[in-house]
Amino acid sequence: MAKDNKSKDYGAEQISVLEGLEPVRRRPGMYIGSTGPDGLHHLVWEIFDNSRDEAMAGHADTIEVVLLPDDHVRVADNGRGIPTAIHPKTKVSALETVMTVLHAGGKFGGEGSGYKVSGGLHGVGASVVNALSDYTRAEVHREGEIFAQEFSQGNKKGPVKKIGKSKDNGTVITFKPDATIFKEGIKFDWKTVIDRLRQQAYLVKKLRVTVIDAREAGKVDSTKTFWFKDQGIEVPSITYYFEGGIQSMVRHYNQLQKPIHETVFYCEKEQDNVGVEISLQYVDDISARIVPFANNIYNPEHGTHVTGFKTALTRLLNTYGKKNNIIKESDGPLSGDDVLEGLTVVISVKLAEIQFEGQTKAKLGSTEAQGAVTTVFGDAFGTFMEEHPDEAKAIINKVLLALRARKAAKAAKDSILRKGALEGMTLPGKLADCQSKDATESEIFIVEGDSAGGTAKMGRDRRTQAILPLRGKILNVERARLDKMLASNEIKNLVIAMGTSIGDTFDIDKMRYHKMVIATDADVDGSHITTLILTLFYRYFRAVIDAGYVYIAQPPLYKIKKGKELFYAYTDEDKEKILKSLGAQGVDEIDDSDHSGDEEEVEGEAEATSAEASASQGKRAQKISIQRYKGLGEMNAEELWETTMDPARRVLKQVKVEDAEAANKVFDTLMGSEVAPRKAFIQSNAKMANLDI
Ligand code: 0RA
Repeated sequence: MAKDNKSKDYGAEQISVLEGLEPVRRRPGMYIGSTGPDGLHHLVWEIFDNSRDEAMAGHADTIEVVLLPDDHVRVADNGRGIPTAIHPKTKVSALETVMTVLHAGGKFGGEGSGYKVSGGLHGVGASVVNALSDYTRAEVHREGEIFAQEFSQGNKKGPVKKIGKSKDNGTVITFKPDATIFKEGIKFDWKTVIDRLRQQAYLVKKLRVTVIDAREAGKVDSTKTFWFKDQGIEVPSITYYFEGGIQSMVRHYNQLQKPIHETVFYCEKEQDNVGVEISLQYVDDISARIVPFANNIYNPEHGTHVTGFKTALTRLLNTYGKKNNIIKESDGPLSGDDVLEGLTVVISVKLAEIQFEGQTKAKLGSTEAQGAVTTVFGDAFGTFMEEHPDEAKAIINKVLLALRARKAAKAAKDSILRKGALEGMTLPGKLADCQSKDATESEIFIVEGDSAGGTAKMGRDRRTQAILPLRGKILNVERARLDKMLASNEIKNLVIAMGTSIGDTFDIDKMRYHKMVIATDADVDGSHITTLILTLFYRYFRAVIDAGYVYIAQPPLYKIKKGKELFYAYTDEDKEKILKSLGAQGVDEIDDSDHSGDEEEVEGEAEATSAEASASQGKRAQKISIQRYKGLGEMNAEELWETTMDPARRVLKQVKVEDAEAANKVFDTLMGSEVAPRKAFIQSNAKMANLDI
């Protein structure tokens, strides 16, 4: 494995870059991304990753993560333990340095340390976590002794102390996030924690990761035993252990799918200082699941490793298919997209020097990854196909189907385009456009049904807000392939209104509105339409989502009135809060499904004490009425403006690519595994396909 050059020759110049922890507390976002829930969970990942690196270096095989009462987290590993000896020059222990000095990790990652992952240096994140924690305790079991040191907001509370004897080796870090930094709260989300740790367990095969939820355990003294589990307290826990590593991850992704071949491909090799590990299996599905990691960091926007993989895969399948006479001359070559249909692949690379494209770690930029993946995967997958002819044939036939479908779809699309379905079209009649021609200030509201459309038209700011009503139930009516939907008038209207065109001629710079707000009803049809639109965008207009142009409106669920006072509640929680503040008592549960739209009346408390209510003090109790909105159509224009459209007061949810990806999955499920229509489509010629449209 590659050595970490940065950590060699740790000289004076390097020492000068070490810093105290004030910058971390001043600008937490610089170090952990945000101070919201993502940043909060990042603390756990930083500490966990240090233990994981110790495991990857071959010194630990077990990590235990415990969510403790009072928002504490505890991470223990059976590695070598962070060294605690006092350094003669610096006069402080390695432990204290790791915990209190920014970038301290490099100091210990020198030659022969065998750190496989150097994207984060061993122990680097610990000081950041310490700085952002109200309380931190580091316990080290090493050389027969137990050492411990405590900190608060990054400052040591005292020296490293010997507190006992131990036969074990390992490190236990316990911390409680600083609530003054994490203003949105310091509650950890169980699912977020186990999802990330499961993923990491897949990435380090044979590593045992136990996650324990001890938050409800009452008072516990977690310093009593090295492993929390040895305290014998009955609490929920989950253990991940994957013998097969990323091969197990591929099986996990495919467990609800129909694999088209039995043997899961797997390879692992180092090439030019790059560690490459790849596993794949094809399933009976159209979409691809490409899951790339660099130094155990997930890269949702792919990068050089994925590029190298696609190149090799396309070349190999074309060569094999032609050589074995499965791909005919008349078929033409498989494209890079054809070979991805139905593919589940996990790619994991390890690099000494990791580079990302752009600000986030979303896309790998390191060029050496591309060549290494192409070489390692090319060799191994070539051999796999020679040794597994049945799998090879199944795969080639599968991607060949994709090729033929692509050709048929293109022929159909060409013929639609010839007819001028999208090109040169004037804006749809249903669109109530805005006056502004400046896309940056323009918004389009996609509303469900003509009646809500009418209300929205009356309620909007016509200077900057456009309205496009979509006929309800498009999804049910057009339960068909998405390319057919593109030919539906409703979707066509939407695409034309956007102005970007589609496919090869797509141009995001032509987008006529920089906010596209999907405003459907809070019911099944509404969510179907949202799913459809998000799927459409996920598959055909990803760039529009990436640009952050797509939003979902958040209309209120209830209108609450007391006398002349008017409140809108956006959630059931909101509603309860408002009712409480109005001094309502004895509010019966409202059965939403049967009495939707009904007005409900409750008695307000006679002696209101809140400041707002004081005006009515002395008067008789006023009736409180609660109206539940079932759809946008139940609001009048003014209400719709106040609650959902007015930029100053509304709440919009920005759609992230993950949301759209989730919608895409739901869409697939809704469509079922209807192979028949798809087959029919493939077999039909362009003319036939055209007839359907
Ligand atoms: C540097 C040197 C050595 C161990 C570690 C760091 C280390 C750090 C962490 C953080 C969490 N768990 C950890 N385990 C180990 C040991 C060097 C040696 O003993 O030769």
